[in-house]
Amino acid sequence: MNLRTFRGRSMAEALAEVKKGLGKDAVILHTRTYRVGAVMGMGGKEVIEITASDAPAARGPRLRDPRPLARVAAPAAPRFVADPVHRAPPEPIDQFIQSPRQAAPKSPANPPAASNAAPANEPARATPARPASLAVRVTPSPVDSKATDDLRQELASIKRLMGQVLQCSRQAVRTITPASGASGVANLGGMPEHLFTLYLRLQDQGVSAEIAETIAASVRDDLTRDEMEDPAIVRQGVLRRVAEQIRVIGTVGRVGPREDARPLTIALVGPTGVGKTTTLAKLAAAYKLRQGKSVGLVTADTYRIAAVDQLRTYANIIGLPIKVAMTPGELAAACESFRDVDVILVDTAGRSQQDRSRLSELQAFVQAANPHETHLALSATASENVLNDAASRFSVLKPDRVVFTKLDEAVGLGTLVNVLHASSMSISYVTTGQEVPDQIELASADRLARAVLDGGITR
Ligand SMILES: Nc1nc2c(ncn2[C@@H]2O[C@H](COP(=O)(O)OP(=O)(O)O)[C@@H](O)[C@H]2O)c(=O)[nH]1
Ligand SMILES: [Mg+2]
Repeated sequence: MNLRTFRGRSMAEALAEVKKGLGKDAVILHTRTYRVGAVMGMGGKEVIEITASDAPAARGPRLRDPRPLARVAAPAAPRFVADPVHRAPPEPIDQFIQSPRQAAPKSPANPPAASNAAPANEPARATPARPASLAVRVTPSPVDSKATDDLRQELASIKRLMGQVLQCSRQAVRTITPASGASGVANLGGMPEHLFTLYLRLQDQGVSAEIAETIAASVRDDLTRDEMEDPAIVRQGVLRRVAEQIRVIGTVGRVGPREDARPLTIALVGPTGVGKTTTLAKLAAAYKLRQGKSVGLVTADTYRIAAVDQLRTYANIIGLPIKVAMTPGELAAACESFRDVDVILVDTAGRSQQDRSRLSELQAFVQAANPHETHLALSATASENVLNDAASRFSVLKPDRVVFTKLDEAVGLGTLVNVLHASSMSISYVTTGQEVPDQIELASADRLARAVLDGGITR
């Protein structure tokens, strides 16, 4: 028996290696994903490893298609796919802030809008998975040319291989959690082809296997057999269920009389370099230039002169007063001096989430500002581990919402879904570029669901 291990930067690449190395009789025995080149758990590249054998006696289903993968290139790294159907331009920011459609009745707790409330943990289906039915049914369709036919068969072959891989991972999950049996694994038996394709795409974009399975199982329940044959309907079904996983905040940026008679006070906190100051400038410009509100800027980021200058430059261009606060006391005084404006925007120093003493110092500043909204800015380009770690450590500042920045640079937005799933926060805004004031949007679950499925936000 020839037992070999193959690696690739993506599942498709690793599968191509398996097929090249062991041919049509390859049997996949095990898969795993790990990172190489990571420093202290950060960064590095993901590697997919597949252990396979050419022995007929080995367990696991056989590859049925003997054709080589030569003409099917491994897919390129996910990029921003612009689906023409969804290339509707984003609404301008003035419609996002205080949008009547989005603005929910005043609520101290600011609960997420019902339509976007995540089904906290969608109950896993009780029926055990049926591995045998995981194989994808590929219905041959009439072809116009031999080349097209060949291509279809190659794709079908990749799907079959993926079916094996999924079967392996499900078996592994059952092995790891025998007590719960299959209850932790959604029943995906007999997944129809179009759904299966989108299920794989979700995982390609970084959505965790657990969440992708929950989504796929729900869609299979939602649709009839006939509907499952229509790729557009299946896509809509998947988008609806992905959107359910994306909590967006219902009330954001509401300017107006408040019980405490203070101006709406918004603070941005987060790690260094994620885009807090840029985002703050975008919000300032939107309030002042688009909504005609009076705005006061306060920066507590005095660790770098450049940071103060950066906000001061924006303040000068937009025509806004700015105050610099060296201490929490000065910050409270600065906010008090702005008591007659509509909105106070507070910029804070970036903090490494590893630096606890600096975090508690920052906490004193945030408490002094006593903001109505504390947005945690997180870069969508960061790894899931880093994002979860930042969300956990910055929780001492009690952020009640998250701004995901740099969506334009992120490769695969599935991480956002996973991070939201693991935290209790909802998204307020997303930013999509460096340009002030345009590249910011009020988070929309539907639009973000499309971005997750299609591999990037469309402009
Ligand atoms: N591509 C991209 N870059 C951004 C975005 N927001 C901010 N940046 C850039 O990120 C860098 C750090 O931004 P800054 O606002 O100074 O981050 P801060 O340290 O958190 O205040 C700057 O070069 C910004 O232009 C965004 O949405 N997309
Ligand atoms: Mg800054």
